[in-house]
Amino acid sequence: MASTLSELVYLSLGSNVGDRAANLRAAIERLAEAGTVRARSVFYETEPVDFRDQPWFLNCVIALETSKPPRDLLAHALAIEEGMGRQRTRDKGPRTIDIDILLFGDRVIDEPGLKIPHPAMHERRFVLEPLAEIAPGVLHPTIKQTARQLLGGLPVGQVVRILKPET
Ligand code: PH2
Ligand code: MG
Ligand code: MG
Repeated sequence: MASTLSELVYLSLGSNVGDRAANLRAAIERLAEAGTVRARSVFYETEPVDFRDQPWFLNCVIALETSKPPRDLLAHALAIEEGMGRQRTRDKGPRTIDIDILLFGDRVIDEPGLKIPHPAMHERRFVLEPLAEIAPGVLHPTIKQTARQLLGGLPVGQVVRILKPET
């Protein structure tokens, strides 16, 4: 088999249906099948954005070292979502688990169904708080700002608070 260099990928996870913490943990376990989890943020309780009339989310971000190509990792993430019974009842509505690829090394990909960096990551506190926790210096490859800088530039608004310290 041809060897592939591994890359560091940041993924955002969210859940607002059922046992949210258990859902995040189960999804992280399954993501670990695609590589090595190098970092994981604590869990944050977050106010819904975009579609606001739904329960609060738990969100976190992980760093995954993987030698899978982006399309394969996306397929793995979608398979986890489906395996965990995610129903796509409405766009941006309630879900047992949502797994989004935020950053894939410093790659920029703009294809149908696969946009990296995630097109909304730089404006979402529920993404930037956990990302800046585990990788404050990671650079957004097109905006050219670090996670910490992007977080510092957000308007006040969306409530994001640490659920509890995790070990
Ligand atoms: N995901 C969305 C829409 N709104 N709000 C919060 N707080 N957390 C999410 O993960 C989230 C959201 C679409 O994926
Ligand atoms: Mg999402
Ligand atoms: Mg998604």
